[in-house]
Amino acid sequence: MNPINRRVLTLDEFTIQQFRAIPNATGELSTLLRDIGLAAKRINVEVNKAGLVDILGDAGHSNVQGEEVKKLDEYANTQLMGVLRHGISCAGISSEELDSFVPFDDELSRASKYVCCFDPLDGSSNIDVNISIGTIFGVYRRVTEKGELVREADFLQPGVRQVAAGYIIYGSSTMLVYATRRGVNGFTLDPSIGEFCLSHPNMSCPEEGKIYSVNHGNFFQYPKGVQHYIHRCQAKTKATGGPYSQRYTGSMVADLHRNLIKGGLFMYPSTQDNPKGKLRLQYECNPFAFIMEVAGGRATDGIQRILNIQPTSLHQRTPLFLGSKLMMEELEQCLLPLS
Ligand code: AHM
Repeated sequence: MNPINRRVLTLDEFTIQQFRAIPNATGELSTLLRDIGLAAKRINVEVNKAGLVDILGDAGHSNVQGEEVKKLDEYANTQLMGVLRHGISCAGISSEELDSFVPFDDELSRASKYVCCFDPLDGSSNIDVNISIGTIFGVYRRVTEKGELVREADFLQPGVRQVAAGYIIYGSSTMLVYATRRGVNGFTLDPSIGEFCLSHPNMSCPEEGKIYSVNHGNFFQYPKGVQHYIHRCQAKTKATGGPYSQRYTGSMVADLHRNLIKGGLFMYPSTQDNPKGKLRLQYECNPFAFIMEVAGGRATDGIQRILNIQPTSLHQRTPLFLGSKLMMEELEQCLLPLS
């Protein structure tokens, strides 16, 4: 066996190095990110076994050993909540899986400065067909005083106040990507040592891309401007920067991870059936909007910057458009109200 390559930084080493360089940093954020990395490794183990559910037992029923098989999204939620509750940097969480936020009521947690909003397992309808799924998270500095129990106001902050945001993609390899204002960095899980290793330093989204990602099945329900933009994408030729490709898995972590690396534009617009779109502001849109902006791209709801939206409820939905800067500019032209 080859010796471990010491030039490769692990997630822990990297975050500690990053935050050491910031005057007055307490290390709490790096601890919190390490905790999320730990939960991700546990979730990854179960996600990798998902295809065995049929022979080991259905979720909600007992498996052959007589143990209850938990639904994967519930499992992921419990893991994330568990590591953050028992860690020392998080004062409370809110999750797409839970109706309300959860304050952590012990001395260390009450004294912590961060809260975390997460979608523990996004795209979980794809599990049965073995398509990549993911975990999405955003971290905010609490607005209540340290020592108090966190309140809803701590979770209803606009996305621009995130101090870090990231996702884990359980794909052909498992990656954790996170952004702070200093940059976006990606870590690939090396299963042989059980560590996330820095594999994608300083990620940036190409200004121009050739991929658009949208659910075409809803086309006739989209606003006219969106339909117009989709037509423009379809009409691209070599002479106009095309041809474009349409790529949409129905798993936003997979679609956005690809578009972040290759350049592209992802849309989940409003539809006649769902005028506010489908995706959740605090659990899906804000973290990706933050990552995309730090990477040089843009994110809007069609009118305003996603990160400026003041949330009014924990599970609020919003239309979402995000991606490469120049593609977003062309889209915005199409969305302008006709004069
Ligand atoms: P989920 O919260 O039920 O997992 O749904 C979220 C997913 C996103 O990952 C994806 O982009 C979107 O729903 C796909 O929705 P649709 O099938 O309507 O296109």
